[in-house]
Amino acid sequence: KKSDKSEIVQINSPMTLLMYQSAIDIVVDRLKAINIELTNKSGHHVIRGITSRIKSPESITKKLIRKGKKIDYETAVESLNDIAGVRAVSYFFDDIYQISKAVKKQKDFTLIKEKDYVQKPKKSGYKSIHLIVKVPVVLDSQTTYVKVEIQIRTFAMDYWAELDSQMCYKKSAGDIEMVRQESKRYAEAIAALDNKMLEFRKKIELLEKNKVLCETDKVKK
Ligand code: 0O2
Repeated sequence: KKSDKSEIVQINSPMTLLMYQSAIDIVVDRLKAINIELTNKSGHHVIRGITSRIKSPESITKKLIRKGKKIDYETAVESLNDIAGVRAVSYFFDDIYQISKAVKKQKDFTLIKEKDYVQKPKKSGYKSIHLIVKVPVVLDSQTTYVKVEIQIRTFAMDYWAELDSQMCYKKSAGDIEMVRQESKRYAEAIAALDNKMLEFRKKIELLEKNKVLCETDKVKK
């Protein structure tokens, strides 16, 4: 079949958009429930924000070209994992793994791929956990398993990634070695602060726990 760039526009057909939006809604609702559960359990706010988007036809075309793929609707749906994307941003570093574990426990989600760019950051310094899951979407009593990319990262990682996207990632400045090196240094500095903030939270939790213990001790006496 001949490739035709205009075919990508099919992504914007009402039925396709409905399918991807439904998949996103399922994932977002699940993350909200996970947030309530983890927040109750931990005693601190876990998820700061959840955002989502459906990749635009222009961005899909660019990514297919970048990956050397045919530019048509079927190839896009088959080979791209992030046409539907959801991002969960946590306050603290340890929570990204709690969120990821909870997502992987969802019985009706199938985990297709997991990338831990926190343990192994990208060359740019980019950090995030990417989970590609398939979620069941029921439309017209037909079930379709739709791929969604879930990016999980901290507020600090998100801060760096957002600025990097504006200034370097897929931008011409990002091709300059000096710019790349500097941006990576900032990613490392931010990661160091992220760790410090987690240590700080743990220190405070310990202090509060000891305070409560002292107070119950006083009451007993
Ligand atoms: P956009 O505009 O954010 O949508 P896969 O096909 O699943 O194996 P993929 O998608 O080719 O893998 O690559 P990867 O690196 O796993 O994930 C790509 C996404 O991660 C990007 O999506 C970005 O959202 C984010 N990302 C990866 N590297 C960087 C980086 O250096 N800086 C920033 N800011 N974000 C990064 P897209 O489609 O490239 O772009």
